[in-house]
Amino acid sequence: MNAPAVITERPAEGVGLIRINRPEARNALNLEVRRLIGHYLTEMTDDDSVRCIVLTGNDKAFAAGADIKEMANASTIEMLLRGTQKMWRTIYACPKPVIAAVNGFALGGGCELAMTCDIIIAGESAKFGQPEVKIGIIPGGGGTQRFPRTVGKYKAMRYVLTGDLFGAKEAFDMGLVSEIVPDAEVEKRAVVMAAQIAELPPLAIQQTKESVIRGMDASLETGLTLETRTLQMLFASQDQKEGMAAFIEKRKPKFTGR
Ligand code: CO8
Repeated sequence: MNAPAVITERPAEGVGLIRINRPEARNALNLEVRRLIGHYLTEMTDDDSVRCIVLTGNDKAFAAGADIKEMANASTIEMLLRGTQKMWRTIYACPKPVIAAVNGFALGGGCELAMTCDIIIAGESAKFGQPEVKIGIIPGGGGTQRFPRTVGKYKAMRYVLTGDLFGAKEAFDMGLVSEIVPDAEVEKRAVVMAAQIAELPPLAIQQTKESVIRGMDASLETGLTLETRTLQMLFASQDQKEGMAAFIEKRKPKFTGR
C-alpha cells in the first residue's frame, strides 16, 4: 500500500504538524494532497487541543508546485471544477496560526502555500520561486497578489516575469521569510515556536491573527478600529483576567481559552 500523501503528527503539546509526503514528486501538490491539507487543517481547527499548526515537507522539498503531470492535459472546465482555491481558503480562513517550515524547494503553488501561512521558517538552502511562466501559465494561488503585496511590485515582478528562483537569504531580505535557520533545524525551530505560541492565550492569539490579516486588506483607519474593538472585546475573556492577575501576583498564568 502507498504511504499517505499527507501525514499528521503531534510533535509537542498544543502543536499539530501537517507533513506533505510525496518525496518521489518533490511534494508536488496533486489534488489528493490539496484535499488532505484542507481536511487536516479543518480537523485541527476544530480540535481545541491544537493551538498552533506547522505545515512542512521533507529535506528536498516543501512543495515544488502544483502537480504538472496531473494538469498538463486538463481542460478549462476541468480546471474550474477542480476548485483549486478551496485549499487556499481553508488555510487563509484558519483561525489558528500556521507556520510553514520550508526546506528545499518551495516553487509555484508551493511558494504560494508558504505565503498563505502566517510565519515562514526557512532552511539556509531553501529555494523559492514562481516559475509558472516557464510552463505557459501564471501563478494561481496568490503569486501575483500576495507576493507583490509582501515584497513590493518591483521585487515581485523581477521574479514572476522571469521565473527565476531565489534563495532563503534573498527571501528573508525581501521580507518573505520570518527566520532562516540551518537546514537540519527547520522543523525543530518551527515546532519550538509553535509550542511557544500554543502556551499563550488562544483567544488573544486568534484575535491577533485576525486583526493583522483583516487589517492588511482594509484601510488603516478601518484596521485600527478593528484592532481597538478586538482589544476591548478581549476584556470579556477569563484569560485576560488571568493573564493580568498572574503578572501582578508574579506567578505563571493558567490560560483556559475562555
Ligand atoms: N509536478 C509534477 N511532478 C514534479 C513536479 C511538479 N511540480 N516537480 C517535480 N516533479 C517530479 C519530476 O517530474 C520527477 O519525477 P520523475 O522522477 O518521475 O521524473 C521528480 O519529481 C523529481 O524531480 P526532478 O528530477 O526534476 O528533481 P530535481 O531535484 O532535479 O529538480 C525541481 C527539482 C527544481 C523542483 C524540478 O523538479 C522542477 O523544476 N519542478 C517543477 C517546478 C515548477 O514548475 N513548479 C510550478 C508548477 S505550476 C504551479 O504550481 C501553478 C500553481 C497554480 C495553483 C496551484 C494550486 C495548488
